Amino acid sequence: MTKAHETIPWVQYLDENAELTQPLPGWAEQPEILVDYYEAMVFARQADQKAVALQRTGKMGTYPSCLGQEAQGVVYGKLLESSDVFVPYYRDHPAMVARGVRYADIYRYWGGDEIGSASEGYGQDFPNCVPIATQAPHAAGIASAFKLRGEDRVVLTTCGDGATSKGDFLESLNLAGAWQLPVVYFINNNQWAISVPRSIQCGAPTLAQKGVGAGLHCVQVDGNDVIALHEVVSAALDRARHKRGATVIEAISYRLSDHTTADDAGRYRPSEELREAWEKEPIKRLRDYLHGRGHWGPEKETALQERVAKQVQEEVDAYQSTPLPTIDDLFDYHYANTPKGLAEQKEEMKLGGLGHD
Ligand SMILES: Cc1ncc(C[n+]2csc(CCOP(=O)(O)OP(=O)(O)O)c2C)c(N)n1
Ligand SMILES: [Mg+2]
Repeated sequence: MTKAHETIPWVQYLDENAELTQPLPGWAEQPEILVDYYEAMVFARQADQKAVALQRTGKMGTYPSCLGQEAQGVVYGKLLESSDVFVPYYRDHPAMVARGVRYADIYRYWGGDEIGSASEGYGQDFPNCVPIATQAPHAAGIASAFKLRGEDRVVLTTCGDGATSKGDFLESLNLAGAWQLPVVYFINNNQWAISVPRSIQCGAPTLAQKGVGAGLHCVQVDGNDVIALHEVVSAALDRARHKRGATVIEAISYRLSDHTTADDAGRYRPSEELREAWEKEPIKRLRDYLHGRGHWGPEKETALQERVAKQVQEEVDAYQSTPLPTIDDLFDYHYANTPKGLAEQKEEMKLGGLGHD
């Protein structure tokens, strides 16, 4: 009898030394798409590191960095059609940007202003989801609407390794299999759920195999390899679009940052493990590969870094020139008629001179 985890394929093209482990797929023979992914990752990293700096200097709230996990989002963000629906979790800024969201609005959201999630760039995509795994059943719900309406749109939803332990995630997989829904579940296995390591998160050898029991296609991919990610995500989207079933993708990556700016991973994460993970990170890997093939070099790198620094500064300026939310904004959208207790709190805040009126 075949064991479940033995049926889970592992896909990698570019290993940690930027060497090919199998022949390139046809689309990757030309450098354009890879260079595009590279530039998007460089932007994602600079904008992300700026967010951490803004938080550290008191100009933004708590922020979850995506350091080291940039490859995943730029790939599915670019491969989804504009009519598809992306249902992200809170570490998905690279994908949001690829879908058309401005980083200024991402800064605004993490700066405490919900209006950052209401920008035009979102289209019909969902906003950041901070409650763990609640987005998974939302994704199944959207996919079932597409199916009922006979639309050929698909949903891609993401979550972390820790989120796959939640009932919401597992129930959603069951629905996707039972109803044959056009949905892709993408797991960012960054090896940690705050301070809980993957090794004690779940007893199964892969997280992808959680889809086996629901009748889903399941695959593990090197989450720091854009070529492998492109192959696996394209296949899953195609399968969903052509009514051939839902897929669970487990991408193996690493959270090189703290969990959020409110965390200090140095207290629980072995430094040797972190050092090894830096060797596998996606941006250097793709740069080395492109360089080795003559598609990249120091001049292009300097020009890109300068262009991106300017673009990021424009996003910061746009964020900092946006009016802050008012005290009324905190209270006015929960109830049609504000209850007495809340009305009192609002007045108290205004008298106390807190916030910006
Ligand atoms: C329903 C719910 N329970 C608990 C939390 C607190 N919490 C925030 S992040 C997190 C860990 C998530 O880890 P993982 O799913 O691996 O995603 P990662 O942050 O590593 O990307 C937890 C438990 C929450 N946000 N929502
Ligand atoms: Mg995690």
